[in-house]
Amino acid sequence: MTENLAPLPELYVSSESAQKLKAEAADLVSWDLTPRQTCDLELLMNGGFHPLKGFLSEADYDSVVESMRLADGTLWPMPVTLDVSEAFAERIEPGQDIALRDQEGVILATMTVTDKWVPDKAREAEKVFGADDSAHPAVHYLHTTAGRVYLGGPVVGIQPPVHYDFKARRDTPNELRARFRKLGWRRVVAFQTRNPLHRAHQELTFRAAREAQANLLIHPVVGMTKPGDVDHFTRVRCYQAVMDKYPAATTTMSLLNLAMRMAGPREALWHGIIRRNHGCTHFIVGRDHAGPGKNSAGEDFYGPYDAQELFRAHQDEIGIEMVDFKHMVYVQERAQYEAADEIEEGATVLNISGTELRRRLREGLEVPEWFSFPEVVAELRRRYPPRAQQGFTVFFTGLSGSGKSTIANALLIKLMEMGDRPVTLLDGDVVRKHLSSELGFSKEHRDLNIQRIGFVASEITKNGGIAICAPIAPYAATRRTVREMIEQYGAFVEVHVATSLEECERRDRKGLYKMAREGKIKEFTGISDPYDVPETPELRVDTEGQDVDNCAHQVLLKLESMGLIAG
Ligand code: PPS
Repeated sequence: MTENLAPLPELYVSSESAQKLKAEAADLVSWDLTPRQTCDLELLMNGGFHPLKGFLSEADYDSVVESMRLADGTLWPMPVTLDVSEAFAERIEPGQDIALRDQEGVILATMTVTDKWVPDKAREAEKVFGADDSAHPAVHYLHTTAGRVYLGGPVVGIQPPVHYDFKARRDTPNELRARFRKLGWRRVVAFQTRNPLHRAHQELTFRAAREAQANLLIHPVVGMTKPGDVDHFTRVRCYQAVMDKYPAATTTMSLLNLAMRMAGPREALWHGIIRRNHGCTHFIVGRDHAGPGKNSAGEDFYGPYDAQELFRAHQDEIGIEMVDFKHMVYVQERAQYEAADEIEEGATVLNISGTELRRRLREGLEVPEWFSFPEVVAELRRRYPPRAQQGFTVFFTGLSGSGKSTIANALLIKLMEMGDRPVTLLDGDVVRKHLSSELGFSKEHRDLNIQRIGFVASEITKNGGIAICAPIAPYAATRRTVREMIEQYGAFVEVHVATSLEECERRDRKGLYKMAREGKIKEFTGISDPYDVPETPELRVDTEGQDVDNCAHQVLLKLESMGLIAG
């Protein structure tokens, strides 16, 4: 048997031992894995991260950060660490066994903690990701999401995380090795992707396989990719459509539950090791492989061919050969894709960027057949219908008594009159009665209140409806969080109802300002609690000297100009 197809060691115990271990583990201190850690654990247990035997120890971590190698010298470019909260770490002593549970509480593994330390995250960011710059998604994650303390130690696998989606398309390294053995595939070139495949990708992967005289594995990442990417459900449906475009029996597809870090060159090496573990002999590395986008100065984090260079220098050691990505472009006169460096002078090269594709989908415009396959475009259109068919949220914010509810109610009626999408009004007072009845007006409680409104609005938006929210929402940071929650699914239209404090107090429709001035109501917005004026709302309406109908109409005009409602 060729070496790349021999069975690979896994970290699972036998099924009888697993039952016993699971029962014993019920008494252990438990750590609830984050989504990223669940992805990492799955690849640790099934051999995807071979030769790792658990989450990195401190010595291995230091060595990986500094020199891309484990303490024993083995090439390993990416820290795979179990980050936990300080509160949890205080309960753990080295030598202790802990249970690792998924988000539903199912025990997936136990870990013997050998190391516990507080990492220097700035150093990790500099060395691993190239800069301590929060514009890098993994650096942002490191500083805002990852716990302060790292635990290291070997893992004993009990069961893999459960997946309900695309089960038949998910394979462990050993399952893929077995499939290649069965098919008689000796040379396999892997293509890593986190994007839908269009014609150019199909061309380049097909050529790469032909050049390497190998079969082709389309190996998309479905764990965690770059924030803002097309969701994996849509992508997998797109991949399935493209699979029919390859010559029969040359190509297969399998889904990889990896949590990407977008670490460019280091990530390329990591991807190569993971593909070697999955039985591949060749790996396609493209321009700007696993690139994180621009840094906070607007420049690329890594050079476009850094990943290829680093890979070339380590491919023998990894045991997988790089196939460099030819940049394929469409040549109009010849009606076909050609490598950019082989094009005749004067030829007309056509291209559609990712941004342009998104614009065309958003506006319901044509996507030409030379660019993508009709089946892929149809899937993308289903996921990204034109804006006038998507859900959205109108988020009014302003002082108490500014007129938010009145304008929101008028808008509700106007949108219901149009009748093209279901509309829900989440008014401040109404929400406080039904959703947040136990909350007061401390900063913590206001944040919770707004996050609840944001959650409901994001669900409505996701499902194609219109949510109108009208709380005070005094804190800019919380409003930003809600914006991020909603913009995953549709537009967020912030409307500042900019009635001045003097005017609100003069109107004092509920008599609350008087009571606040007398100190009978504490923490009253504008009087004894702050209101952060929105700096760049989509719309600011001034209620002084304008009637409600007119204010609501301004909002409608804004929605129309954003393409959210038909004119
Ligand atoms: S927040 O800050 O967004 O959570 O507030 P919200 O849920 O919109 O609730 C505001 C309404 O509660 C009444 N109220 C107060 N407002 C501000 N500060 C204090 N301390 C307070 N206590 C009660 C007030 O009637 C607000 O209603 P509106 O419709 O905004 O006037």
